[in-house]
Amino acid sequence: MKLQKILLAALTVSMIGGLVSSAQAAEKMKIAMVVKSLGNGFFDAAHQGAKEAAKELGDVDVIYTGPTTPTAEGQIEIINSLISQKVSAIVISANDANALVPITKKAMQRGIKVLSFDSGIAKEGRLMQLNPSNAQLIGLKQIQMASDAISGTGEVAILSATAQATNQNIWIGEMKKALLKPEFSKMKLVATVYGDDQSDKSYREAIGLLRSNPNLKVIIAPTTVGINAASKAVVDEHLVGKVYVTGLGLPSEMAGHVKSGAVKSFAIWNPIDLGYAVTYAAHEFVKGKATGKAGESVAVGRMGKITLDADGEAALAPPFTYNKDNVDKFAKIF
Ligand code: RAM
Repeated sequence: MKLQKILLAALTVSMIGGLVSSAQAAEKMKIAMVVKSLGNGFFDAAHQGAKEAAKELGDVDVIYTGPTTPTAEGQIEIINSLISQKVSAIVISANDANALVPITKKAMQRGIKVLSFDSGIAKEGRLMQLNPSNAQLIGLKQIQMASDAISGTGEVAILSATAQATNQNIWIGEMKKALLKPEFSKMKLVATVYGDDQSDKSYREAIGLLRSNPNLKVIIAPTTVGINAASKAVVDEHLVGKVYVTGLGLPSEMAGHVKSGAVKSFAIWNPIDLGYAVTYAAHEFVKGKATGKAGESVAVGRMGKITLDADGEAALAPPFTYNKDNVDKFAKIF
């Protein structure tokens, strides 16, 4: 009888143990993708990539979130709630490089792996930053496309996202440097305005640029929201053929503008790949296979490996250029 009781107790303990371990196996790691703002097609495509990585990895649940407008305050509130939810990792496109540092530091102190992508957080506030491409190349590419559209001569204006956006501010800096090259000496930057990655504000800012700069020849919008809105503004102001729009856009949103003649060419990298790679990298950090050290190489699934530089940054592929010959083909993808 005594022996029977002992055996029963042992059996119960092992059954409970079994239940606990199978529950642990069923519980997936939560990776939160926090974007600049919801309703932006660029981030919807990055989300698609994140889901692709999660499916491939098998043990990841993706939480896709972001504020309704691209503010640091909105992202801080979201990160606070993700800390309470005890997510394993946060991958974020930041609305401000410095304002987010205290809250992401808090998240990291609680064991959450924080990685930034697209628009970075200052080094002390994240473990790594995944850039879509080399910043200098992105700046130069946009000036080159603007120059091609207006045969190298005329007034240029920039319509950006928010004034605090890390990525756009770096690219604007690179564009200004590129404009100092002798081959662009007949191009003059006359204004830089901010549409806050909101369609209506970007449209109003573009109209403002067109009306207050009668000699304007090209608007460069280093944002998918801005380039779309600026193209509409050029059409609505009956300036097709007089003012051109270029910058960074999604083929799916820009195909019509290439057809209208408002845009000759624009560029972008693959946002699906960007979302895929950063989600994969976050998984590597959670699993302890990456730590963010300089020179470390991080596995990113079907995209191979990325190598971190001294600032914990890595870059994916060069931007690709779209025009009337190829835009329809890529419009089906992103
Ligand atoms: C907008 C966002 C994003 C940027 C793209 C090009 O969607 O500002 O951060 O990378 O444009």
